[in-house]
Amino acid sequence: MSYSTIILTLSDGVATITLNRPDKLNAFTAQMHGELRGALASVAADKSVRALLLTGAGRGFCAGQDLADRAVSAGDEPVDLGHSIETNYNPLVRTLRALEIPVVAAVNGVAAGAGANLALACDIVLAARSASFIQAFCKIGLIPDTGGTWMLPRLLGMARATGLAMLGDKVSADRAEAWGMIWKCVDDEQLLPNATALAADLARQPTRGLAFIKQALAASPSNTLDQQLDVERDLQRLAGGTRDYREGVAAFMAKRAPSFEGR
Ligand code: T3D
Repeated sequence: MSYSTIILTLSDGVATITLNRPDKLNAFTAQMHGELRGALASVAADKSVRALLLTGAGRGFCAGQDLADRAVSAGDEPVDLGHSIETNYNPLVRTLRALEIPVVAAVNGVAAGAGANLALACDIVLAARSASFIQAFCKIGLIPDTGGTWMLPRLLGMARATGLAMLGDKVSADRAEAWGMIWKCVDDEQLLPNATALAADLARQPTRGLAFIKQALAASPSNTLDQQLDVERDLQRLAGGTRDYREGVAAFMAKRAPSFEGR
């Protein structure tokens, strides 16, 4: 399949999706949503893909919804944003969270609105030092979407989540790391090399085990300790049945490097 608003490449078990509307800081149009959905479906179906890297072309990561598609004149019917969220943004977050491979975001520049929360929906977020995160929604009368109202309080606590959501302040990559909003901030020229190496390393790890970790952590916020202990028991049972677990133990006992197949 060919795409014009994103680029999909595959190498060494890593699929890389680059949002590719650099002149508009990779803002989302309906076409880009459709192409991203298609690319994610092909990534999910390809068993040779064991990690996904998401980044942006040009100087931005993603500026959220393309507001040129939302400009209305007086007298026009308002766009049903609930429909847009239901059709595009919610399935995107659900798909990323359900992918049974690790998802790395390489935030190369500004991530605003849904673009910021798209990054936060990834499993591991690396950001260039010059990148920034902006909950821009309040500036145009909207609320953080794309999982923002769920993610921000969990990552930052209610005080910072409320401040960012209501004030729309720009958070530098350095501060995002210091606040625990992202995994790491790196020098600009190191972003892609580091993110590519990280994704390649993840693609060589026990993929099923990583998927179970993702599942267990996702279940945690709404569970009691008791419920979560049950989740751990059930997922550990599944992890213990994988070939990679057997290989991990065998390699440890033989004092050699393991060779995981992702099964
Ligand atoms: O509608 C629904 O379906 C509901 C869902 C909504 C989800 C959302 O994401 S709502 C929030 C939408 N996003 C924003 O409000 C962010 C808008 N952009 C900005 O505030 C700024 O552009 C940035 C802070 C991100 C970056 O500022 P700066 O000064 O570095 O760049 P710039 O000059 O503003 O932007 C560069 C170009 O990108 C410019 O185009 P031009 O004039 O050179 O042709 C600008 O218009 C364009 N651009 C940036 N963001 C958007 C955009 N064009 C359309 N939509 C954008 N969101």
